[in-house]
Amino acid sequence: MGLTEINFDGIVGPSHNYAGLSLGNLASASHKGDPSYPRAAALQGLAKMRHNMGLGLAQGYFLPLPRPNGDLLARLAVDDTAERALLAAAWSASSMWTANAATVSPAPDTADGRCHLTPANLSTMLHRAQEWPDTKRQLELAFADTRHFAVHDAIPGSLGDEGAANHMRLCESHDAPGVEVFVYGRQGGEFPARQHEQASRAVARLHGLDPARAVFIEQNPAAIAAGAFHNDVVSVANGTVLFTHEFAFADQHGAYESIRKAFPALEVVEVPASAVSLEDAIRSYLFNAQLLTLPDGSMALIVPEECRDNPRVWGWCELMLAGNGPIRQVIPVDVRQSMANGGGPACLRLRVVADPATVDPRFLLSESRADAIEQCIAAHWPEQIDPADLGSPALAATVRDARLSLLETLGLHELG
Ligand code: SUG
Repeated sequence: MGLTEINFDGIVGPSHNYAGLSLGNLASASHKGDPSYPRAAALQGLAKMRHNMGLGLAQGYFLPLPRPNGDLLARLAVDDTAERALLAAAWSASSMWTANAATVSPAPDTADGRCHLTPANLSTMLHRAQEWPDTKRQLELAFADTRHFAVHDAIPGSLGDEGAANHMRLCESHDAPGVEVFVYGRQGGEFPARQHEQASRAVARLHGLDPARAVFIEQNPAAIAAGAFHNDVVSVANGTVLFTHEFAFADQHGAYESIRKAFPALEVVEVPASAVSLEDAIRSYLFNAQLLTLPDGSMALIVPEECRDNPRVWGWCELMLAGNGPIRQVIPVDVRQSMANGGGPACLRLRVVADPATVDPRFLLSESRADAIEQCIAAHWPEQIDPADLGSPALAATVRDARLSLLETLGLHELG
């Protein structure tokens, strides 16, 4: 088949809940304490995967990580006197947002001609910082063929790294050499800038990128302060197209110039704040979309349904489609359970350009695997979790057994 873009979605874990753990993520804060619906959440995610596979695209998935994380509970000596957020951290299903699993540099971009993956240390948030060692195990399994892949350790946690959510790749076609754009934060008002510049630069060096084809850009502090805790909340790239809000970067025109210098074919589709304010962009997650090249060569934007609910955002989409731009379709999908924790369609996937034949097939979706996953979720995922349920031994057993059933279904015993 050759090199192609494969989207690896995170299967929503059976402990999915709303604990309000992410400072600077407005959806997470505003849904704190709500009941969650893990079964519905996982089925929504699976439906998105099936939808994109139905468009003729290669689709993979990663498995939920082991939760509750007994090791974390022990290291923090969590007991009845401990702050509730510490307990909740060990129960978080946040690994579903695989855009934060790793940064990926495809083979045509790297010095040794292999696809390089660095798990993100996610060190700014406790509930996310526990992810990377288990994520790495999974990456090493999925991309075990060292002739084609190199899986690194995360970089040291004092340099915050949030992975592909702050990384974009521009290219003439996915199998051609690309230009990789790393977006870091310096300030974010009262919210943390989770991606540090030196982390981005370290990842680029680890991956052996040509300095002439790696661009480093500062995210707009105003965007972080408005709730864009990752760059993929305000911009997304695919092929030659950068789809971005007018206020995504600290120096918007400087950013376009630096990218264009490295990648002259750049096409910018900029959404002006006069049409869609930063607030509307963040509430609707217009930019947390999957910008996909379809088999016929045209581009489609897979957006959350919340975009259709917002008249200014939807009006802008209709105007764009009526014009002659590179994005020819806008397709809403229902990922509302994930959205309520600040995770849109783009958060739920990690893009890996690779030949599917070189990937462990147990991580690649097919109709029959989708059916099997669906049955497993329907049979084992809890229907509802109230935040007060976290910590219950009975729920812990349900959550652990649900994950083990999925491993069994997919023949992934190594992750048990
Ligand atoms: O890290 N939410 C995630 C959402 C990640 C979205 N990813 C991208 N933009 N690529 C986060 O803030 C909420 C969990 C809670 O509050 O319980 C959470 O972790």
